[in-house]
Amino acid sequence: MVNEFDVVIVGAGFAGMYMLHRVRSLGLTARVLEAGDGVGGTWYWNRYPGARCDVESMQYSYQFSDELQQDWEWTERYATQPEILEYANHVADRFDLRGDIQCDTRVAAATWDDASARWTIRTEAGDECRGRFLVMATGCLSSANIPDFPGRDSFEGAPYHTGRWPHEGVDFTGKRVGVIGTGSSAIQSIPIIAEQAAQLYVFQRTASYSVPAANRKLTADEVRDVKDEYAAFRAFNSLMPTAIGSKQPIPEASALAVSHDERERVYEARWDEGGLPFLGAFIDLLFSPEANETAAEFVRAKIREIVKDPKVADRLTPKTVIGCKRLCVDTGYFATFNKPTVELVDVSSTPISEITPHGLRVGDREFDVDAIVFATGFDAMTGALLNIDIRGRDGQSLRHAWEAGPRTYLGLGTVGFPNFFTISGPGSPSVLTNMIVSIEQHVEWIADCMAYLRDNGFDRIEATPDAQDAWVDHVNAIADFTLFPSCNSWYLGANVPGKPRVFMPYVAGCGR
Ligand code: NA7
Repeated sequence: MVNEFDVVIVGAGFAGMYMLHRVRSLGLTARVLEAGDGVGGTWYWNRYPGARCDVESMQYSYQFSDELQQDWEWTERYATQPEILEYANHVADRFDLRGDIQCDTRVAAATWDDASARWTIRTEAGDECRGRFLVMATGCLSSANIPDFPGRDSFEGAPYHTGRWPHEGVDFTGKRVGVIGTGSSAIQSIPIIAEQAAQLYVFQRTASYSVPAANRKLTADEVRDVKDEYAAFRAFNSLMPTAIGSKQPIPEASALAVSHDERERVYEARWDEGGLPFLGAFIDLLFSPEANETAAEFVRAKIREIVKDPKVADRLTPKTVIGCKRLCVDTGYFATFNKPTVELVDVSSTPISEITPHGLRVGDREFDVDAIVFATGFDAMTGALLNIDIRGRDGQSLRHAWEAGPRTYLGLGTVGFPNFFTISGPGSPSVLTNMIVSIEQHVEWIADCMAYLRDNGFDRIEATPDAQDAWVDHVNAIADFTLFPSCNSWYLGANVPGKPRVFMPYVAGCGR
């Protein structure tokens, strides 16, 4: 007999767990299907050395339960992956979620039946269950992107992807290691791998901007200050488009409206404070190329100051718009390139030609390595959804519906797919915001919607084509008003060959 639920949720990260909790509070039955053998989503998979959130821990946490946020003790300004995973497990136990979470279960397909108004969900193992609602809590950065380098599978050493890191960890002591990529994951892991490795080669296609994390232990006083006024602190942060608060003043001026000295003073203060609020130094950094250039040049000067070899410094210096790709936050990244055992290999004009049994080849040069770390990112925002064969009304597939790029209403639903919800889907603020706040907003919206349908005797809901078209136009119009579409970022799908270029997140944010 096929198991029947009111709601089937795919994924047991922060979105799936909270969705389950809310659905249960409505008195609905639910089953969460999770590919991993535990909860935590992103923080379950991304166990690479140095993995840590770039949103401060007192903010990158749920706010739906005041008891939870009062009881849980974050120890550092930016939480490490192990601490966030421990928190996810604490939430699963505290709200007694595990009984409805089925781990080690990867979903292969989901099909809508219009007559019965039910989704049938099939797993890779061939099991089936049915639900009135299907909620995709599959994460924005969960489908690993491993470029199809010639000879990729011939490598006889140890290959790793940062987002699929072995649970037992990896000891690189005395090893020759190649890291491909210089995005956030690489920038966090390279300084730590460099401490262990006998020789580290970093293969860089595009240089990244990075600012110091200035991470540190949280003091008892600062934790108490936040906890004493947690609701007010959250309410204040929710007014920000990114839902991330900062101790830094809220900018009011254009970067071009102040003197050079004043600008440098502001950037220096933000640099010292550390983290993503660097980009909030002035109101127009993500709108005006000239304003942006002042911030970019400040960071470039820092790189030249930190990196001793001017040629290496030059290669590490990004030429693009700062913030166009997600700004990285690091601890000792640029200084790592001063080590004699670390070599930066520029693969921008001569790409990696092939992976060989013993390492990598770039042009005529061979790099023999014992391990390759693919820090090559993700098929972001749509990858995890399109890896599943999702069939909506009249058997139409989501892959087909999104052939020219994802189209949603509010990032929550899509035409032709009734009773189908995406938490932080394409077209939502998601990755440009504090993800947990965006997740909570979507989960609460979806739960309210389910309650409304039930209370009013409706058996289905679906976005209308007009509403979806208008939303997609709005998302594009807002993105075009900014500098975001000006570079080859994963926000645009540009990192995955053949992926349609559509700016996926909603830039205007989730501020109330
Ligand atoms: P990112 O930010 O997508 O970084 C991936 C890196 O891999 C980036 O430097 C890419 O260069 C590089 N890459 C990808 N394909 C290739 C090929 N074929 N050859 C050489 N280099 C390549 O992923 P992360 O995991 O670091 O971070 C993802 C998000 O997680 C991050 O934004 C935070 O939100 C947390 P490119 O820039 O495309 O030239």
